[in-house]
Amino acid sequence: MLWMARAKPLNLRGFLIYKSLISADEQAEIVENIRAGLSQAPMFSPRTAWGKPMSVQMTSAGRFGWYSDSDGYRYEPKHPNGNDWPAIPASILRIWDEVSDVSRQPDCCLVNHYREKARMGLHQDNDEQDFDFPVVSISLGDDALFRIGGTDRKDKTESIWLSSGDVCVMGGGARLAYHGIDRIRFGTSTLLKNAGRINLTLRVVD
Ligand code: MD3
Ligand code: FE
Repeated sequence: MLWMARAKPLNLRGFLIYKSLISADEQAEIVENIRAGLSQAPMFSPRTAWGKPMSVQMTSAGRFGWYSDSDGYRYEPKHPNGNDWPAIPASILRIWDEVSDVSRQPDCCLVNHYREKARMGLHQDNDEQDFDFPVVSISLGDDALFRIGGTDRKDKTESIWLSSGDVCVMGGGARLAYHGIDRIRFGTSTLLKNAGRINLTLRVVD
């Protein structure tokens, strides 16, 4: 409803966190829409800069997908199987419109899948062209311990649990902050049939 005030986010060092922004029905719709793209663009395990497979499985939707191998981290216009990435579902673009004040649509929806022991080390997202655009993250499924630092790797960090339906917006000074996922509390959500966690990040790439 247009007259309702938009949910007020928690501000943690410039990370805007909207707890439970997405209803259970919408979460289920988003998962179904992501699942529908998986035959065209299956999940894979990218390699780190050191050549080790990541514990998180990934795929993407949109004009570009994020990819990594021994040639480094980058965006690619095709899945490694040669297919185009599927379009970003409307159910996901709606969230971007709701929390970002950007008139442009995102070019990439990166889909990260965490099984029980998966984690993501502390890193910066700097493969995009223009850091004036925010990154929007959508958490689905099991709870995850999210670690937030500063723009220097040595800056002190703090952690917060993210749950299914939470949305996080990284803009301004937070856009280049270090961040990572320390662990998953496996089985805390019933959204995904085999438990685990899916994180979607929406990005403007070029
Ligand atoms: C802060 N994903 O895909 S989402 C990633 O939960 C990534 O899968 C984590 O870090 C996950 O790169 C964290 C929160 C997030 C996403 C993008 C950011 C935080 C960010 C970009 C800039 C700063
Ligand atoms: Fe990241």
